[in-house]
Amino acid sequence: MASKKPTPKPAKARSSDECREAERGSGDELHEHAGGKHPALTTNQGIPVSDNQNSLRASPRGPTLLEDFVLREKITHFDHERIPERIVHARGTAAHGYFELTTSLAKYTKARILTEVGEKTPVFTRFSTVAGGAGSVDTPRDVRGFAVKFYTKEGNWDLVGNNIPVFFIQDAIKFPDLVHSVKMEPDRAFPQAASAHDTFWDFISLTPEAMHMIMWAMSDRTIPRSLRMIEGFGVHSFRLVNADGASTFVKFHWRPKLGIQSTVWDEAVKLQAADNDFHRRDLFEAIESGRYPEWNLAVQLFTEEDAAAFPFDHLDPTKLIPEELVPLKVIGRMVLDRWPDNFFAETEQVAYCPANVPPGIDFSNDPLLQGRLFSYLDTQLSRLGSPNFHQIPVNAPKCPFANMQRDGHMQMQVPKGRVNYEPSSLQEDSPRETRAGFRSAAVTGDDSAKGRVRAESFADHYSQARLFFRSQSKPEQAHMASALTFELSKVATMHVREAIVGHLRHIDADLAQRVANGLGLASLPPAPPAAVSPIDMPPSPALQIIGKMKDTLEGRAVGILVDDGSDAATIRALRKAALDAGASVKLVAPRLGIALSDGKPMYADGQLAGTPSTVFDAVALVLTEEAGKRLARNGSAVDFARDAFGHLKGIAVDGGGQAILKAGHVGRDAGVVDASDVKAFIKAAKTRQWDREPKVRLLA
Ligand code: HDE
Repeated sequence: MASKKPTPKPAKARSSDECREAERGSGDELHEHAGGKHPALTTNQGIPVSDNQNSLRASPRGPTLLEDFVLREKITHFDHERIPERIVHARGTAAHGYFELTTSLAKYTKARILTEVGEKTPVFTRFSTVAGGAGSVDTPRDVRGFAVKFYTKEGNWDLVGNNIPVFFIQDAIKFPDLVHSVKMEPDRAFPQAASAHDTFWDFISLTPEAMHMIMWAMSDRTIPRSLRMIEGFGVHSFRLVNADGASTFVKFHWRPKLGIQSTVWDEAVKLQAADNDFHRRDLFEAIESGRYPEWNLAVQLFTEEDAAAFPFDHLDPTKLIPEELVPLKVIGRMVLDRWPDNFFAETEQVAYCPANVPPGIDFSNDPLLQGRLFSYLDTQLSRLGSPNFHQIPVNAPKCPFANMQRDGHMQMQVPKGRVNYEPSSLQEDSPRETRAGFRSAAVTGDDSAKGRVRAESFADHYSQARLFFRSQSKPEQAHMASALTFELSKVATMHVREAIVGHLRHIDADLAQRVANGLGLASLPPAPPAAVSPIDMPPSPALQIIGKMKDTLEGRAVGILVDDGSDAATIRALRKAALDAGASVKLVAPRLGIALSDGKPMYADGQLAGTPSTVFDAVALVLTEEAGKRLARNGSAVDFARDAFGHLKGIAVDGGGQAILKAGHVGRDAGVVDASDVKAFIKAAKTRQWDREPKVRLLA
């Protein structure tokens, strides 16, 4: 909150108490240290502070004294407030919640979190973009991190996944290069949070194993509508290990209860301008209003023998296992129901690590996973600055934990006794090994020679890229072709553009041609040699978004553009129907203070210039004829209608609203309905109008 400015140049010296009187105004907010309404403000040493507004000066207009420990401590702490941001996934948003197991996997694992049906395990879940810095925007085209820390009774389990089930590279040793290439270019320091630049596509063009992930990255998966509407994937195969020591492979999937939903590219671009914090705010508002986001946790379980029959190697993280091959089994649900109290203490300081697994969950030999097992703890040592970061409340297990690790920067624990080693005989209550402890799965290795080699079974880089592209609906394919065209159009180096189109020829000839046309290439560049000719796998409709979207308004937002005199009854009816369908509703007006037709003065929820239709899933324009005429000359109102139409949203209009559509050259179609027909509006609002797209957008 802004405080009053200190009185300038007092003519004579005043005591700090006198100055405080001046600061305080009426004196109403004065609270005594002991027994007052508020706790006393103190230094970090607990010394009560009497004046937090003025530093100690040699004279009223004289220099500040070094002696002022209150000032020095405050400024010193402030100077050190920032810590290094995450090298990737710096921009994140998190929430607390719980995981509830609904189906036991006792046959497969001894991990209690996966066997105790009905148990609620606390979780802390952080979503992130990958490439941008901590202060970058929420809605670039980017992969989303989906990291869950389960505070289980047997220690923390971190499932550190993404919203895409595969990855760009097959070996951890390539990760620093991948990340360097996608981050802003080092000589010019741009672009921020974007893959549409030369270095990224240069690296990709020379890394054919990335092509499957590229198909996902260029799909609408990377421009999600809401973090509440993304899927999550553990990506790698993990192992479940049961009480007999037998192990089964597992892939983890999160499925959002609200259904998966994305934006269209133009919408994502405009959202960046409308609200840098769109996803963060959306998650915050949902949780604060009690509409708790929820996901199902599902698993794909398969044996070594099953895996041997797959037409790909499941240890290769550029491959997924189609649901049609190994069906998903839902085993529980996660609900996020509590916003963190403090962003830094929790969201920023949380440290996830894929190596954190309880007994009963184990790793596979996926070479990317193997590298990750090292990287996270390592980076966190420098990011959080001490090997004791596990003691920070958000990172500390909620079960007892004890060992002989001691000391180090920022040690918070005060261990008692003489014994800080193991084995020992001097102290009965010192921690010992336990039979229930973590045991690695007994896996027999093959006996081939050690070497820096890539398994031959990892050599097929195009079949699943083809599977993904060919499994998409027509509009989604068009979006991918357009996204590739857009990204490559930002690449100035001709041979890089051409090399990518060459790769696309292995995936789908039509896709390659469309992108080549979009880029104005005179002819199709040659396809690079492929180590393995791609095969055609049966299409997997589960890989679509459009085919999987839920016909629902639940968790969505409806915006109603109103002005003085707008028909109160129509607005009431639209609002009620939208609320009943599970949406939130906001009234948007050119001025916040207005009066509807019932004459009652009211405040709109959003001012038109700052509340464009991009932040809604469907809109209504309810305006008097007179207001319609006036607003038809207002760019923000016309954009409100035109963008809603262009972003394929359902629109309801009355007579005044119609004037705005006309001004925006917006025609009528099945998704544009009369504001009086509430039922038709709800139907149109529940889905995007895909049939409209070819009429409003030239896609590649
Ligand atoms: Fe990460 N990754 N990663 N990653 N990753 C990090 O750890 C790394 C990979 C993922 O909200 C870092 O604490 C390597 C795949 C998420 O705090 C770092 C490799 C997947 C988050 C790191 C990968 C992920 C990270 C940076 C290739 C999906 C954010 C800060 C071998 C399965 C977690 C940090 C959060 C963060 C390393 C690849 C997911 C540098 C070496 C594949 C969601 O340790």
